[in-house]
Amino acid sequence: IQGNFDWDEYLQETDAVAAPESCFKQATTPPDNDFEINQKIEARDPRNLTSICVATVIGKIGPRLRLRLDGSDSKNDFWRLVDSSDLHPIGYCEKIGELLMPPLGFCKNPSSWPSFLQKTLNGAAVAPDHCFKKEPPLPKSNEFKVGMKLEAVDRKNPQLICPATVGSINKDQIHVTFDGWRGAFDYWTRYDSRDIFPVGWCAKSGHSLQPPGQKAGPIQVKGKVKEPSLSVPIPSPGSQSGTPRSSVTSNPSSPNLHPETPISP
Ligand code: MLZ
Repeated sequence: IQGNFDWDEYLQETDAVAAPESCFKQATTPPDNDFEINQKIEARDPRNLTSICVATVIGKIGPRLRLRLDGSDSKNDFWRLVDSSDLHPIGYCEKIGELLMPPLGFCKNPSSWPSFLQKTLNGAAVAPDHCFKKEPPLPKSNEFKVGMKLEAVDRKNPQLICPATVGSINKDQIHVTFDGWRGAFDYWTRYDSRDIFPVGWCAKSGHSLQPPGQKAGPIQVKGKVKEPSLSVPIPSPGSQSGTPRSSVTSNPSSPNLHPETPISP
């Protein structure tokens, strides 16, 4: 599942270091995924964080779940780790004295919610308690350094985890820059985000890891950013396969120099 991508080789080629595991809010041993497709759970609505909703497990990759809120359309699926504090067994809301809410954008008439809820749960498979794992502890502070490598969820293609580099740091935020993609997928996130993982996490957890992209980084010409005319891989020294170079630019403090180049799926 790792394709031909080898972190040890890549770290040598790029002369980079992996961010230490202690930087991340992730379990040292990735949790088992005991969920099964079609099981129902309760999940925080990612588009309305005050609501807890019924969700169905639509897919799984390694310790991650693809979830769909019942009564929502198929365009708002989202991914969560099995040790996310956003997930609970069916019955959790009742236990804490709260109400299960319709998802934002509930596809039916709001007045039909109570009967919809009853129908959606009637006879449904529910995920047992042991599937829900305890959230890992939070690192005390942002210990990332510019240039460190990591594995990160591509938020535009959230089923993918890809090799990335810390491009810059601002207080509790890090700029996640995807290697070989010219900035089109980069984002800022908190150091304790659940979307970032130490190097080797995919291999350990049975999740696939995308190889770095093949787009060269921006080229600096007279203070302007010029895109290379062809998106051919730039071979790195000692590599016949043309491993793309790191996306770290000489000016990591100006992440907005990267044009948001749309890349077709
Ligand atoms: N459909 C896209 C996926 C790009 C994934 C990039 N991840 C950082 C493409 O292949 O162009």
